[in-house]
Amino acid sequence: MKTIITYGTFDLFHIGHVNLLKRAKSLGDHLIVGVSTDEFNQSKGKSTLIPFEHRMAILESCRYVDTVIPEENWAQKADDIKKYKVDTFVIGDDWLGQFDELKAQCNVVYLSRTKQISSSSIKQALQLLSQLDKELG
Ligand code: C2G
Repeated sequence: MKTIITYGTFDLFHIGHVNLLKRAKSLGDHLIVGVSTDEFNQSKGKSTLIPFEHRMAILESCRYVDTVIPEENWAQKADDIKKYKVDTFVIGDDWLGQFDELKAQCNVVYLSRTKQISSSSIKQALQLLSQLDKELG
């Protein structure tokens, strides 16, 4: 069995996340996803709209995902790769080169990001709509 692992915040789950997970799963048989906890996101300087428990449940409902674990810190990846006997670490190419140290333990694959969509752009659109709503009354 070929085990793949990836990590992320996955706030406001969107097609960019689906594309990444679908392609990650196609590289093996079992996909593990580490979902960033709210506390870890704070240390990443990322605020989320969807709470951690909901983000975990949404990932668990995704057909491409087999196992969901909390991502609590940057350093856990090496231990996770050992613990779950991971063959390939996958992440979007916005992280290109950032996790090359993991090549000592497993394959490392950076997949191209889906263009024109991000959790932050969805958040901005929502904020604009709520501002318009307030102004128009
Ligand atoms: N992604 C993508 N295309 C997008 C948006 C996101 O392919 N349009 C990918 C990212 O490259 C990442 C995954 O979807 O591989 C999750 O994205 P985020 O939730 O933004 O994750 P991030 O905050 O980058 O956290 O330790 C790694 C970090 O936890 C990654």
